[in-house]
Amino acid sequence: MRKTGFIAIVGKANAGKSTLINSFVRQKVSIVSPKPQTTREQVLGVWTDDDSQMVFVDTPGFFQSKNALGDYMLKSIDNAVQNVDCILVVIDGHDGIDEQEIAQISRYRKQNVPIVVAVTKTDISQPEKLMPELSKLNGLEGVAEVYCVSAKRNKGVEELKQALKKYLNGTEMYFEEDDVTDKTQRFAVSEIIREKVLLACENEIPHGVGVAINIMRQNGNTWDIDATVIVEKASHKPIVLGKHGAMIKGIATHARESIEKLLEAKVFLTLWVKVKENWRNNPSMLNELGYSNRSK
Ligand SMILES: Nc1nc2c(ncn2[C@@H]2O[C@H](COP(=O)(O)OP(=O)(O)OP(=O)(O)O)[C@@H](O)[C@H]2O)c(=O)[nH]1
Ligand SMILES: [Mg+2]
Repeated sequence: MRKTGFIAIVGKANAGKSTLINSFVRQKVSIVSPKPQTTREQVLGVWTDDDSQMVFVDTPGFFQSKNALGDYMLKSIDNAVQNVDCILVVIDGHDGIDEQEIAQISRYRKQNVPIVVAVTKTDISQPEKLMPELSKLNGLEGVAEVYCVSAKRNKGVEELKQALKKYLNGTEMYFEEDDVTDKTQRFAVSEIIREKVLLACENEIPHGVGVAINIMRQNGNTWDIDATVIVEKASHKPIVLGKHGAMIKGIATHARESIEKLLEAKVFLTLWVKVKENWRNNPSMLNELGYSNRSK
């Protein structure tokens, strides 16, 4: 019988949580970018093998909320650590560990489940800086184990995954054997588009971007997708469009290529850019974009 259970992946924004969940399940279930607050809601990544089913829960990174979307994101971190078998705290080894992270770890002790720490980005961390950080972590009350990994280079990830199996408490299967996520293709498509916007845009624009899928229709071997990139200020629209539309064209090309890989089919993608002032505080917009407690 397989051992099964849930493992919440938590940590600071940009620590490398989503890169790690993708590496655990060997598929891209959660988008990744160098901009903090890339992940906005829980995303499950499911790994099933001969002796286990591990359900990893990716979460937004913790940060100071300034609007209703931020409140939703923080709430989803709190929800993610309830009723799990283990909490995996991800720390950016290149950045070092700060007081806020230590405080979070002591807060998680209240959940009464094992806490494991993954120090990631070891491929770009300097050993002489990393060592004192590791001894800080090893001495922390409530931390069961500390692992060093590089999720980007797939170093140490398999060993960590194997080690986490001992914390699984269930025996029932939560997902089908070939499921890798709880999310729909429609969600994946909207996230791919948002990821390409995040990669193309700088400063405050990424935080205020939402993506709405207007049409997603299969026509034989091809897909027609029509989506709107929502920005929160009128001044952001010309930046996202770019000179003669060059920026949005580039975003659409990159997004189309990734979506074609996901859907394994030819894709016709049309992207629009619309301004919805202050949408991150607008409950009906948040609901429309899936940032509410119903599933997307
Ligand atoms: N060099 C290196 N970079 C990494 C590694 N893991 C993640 N990164 C980079 O770190 C940045 C943030 O990675 P994410 O996986 O999006 O981080 P996150 O913790 O999910 O971020 P949020 O969703 O914003 O909280 C990206 O540019 C990744 O490519 C790693 O092991 N090594
Ligand atoms: Mg993330």
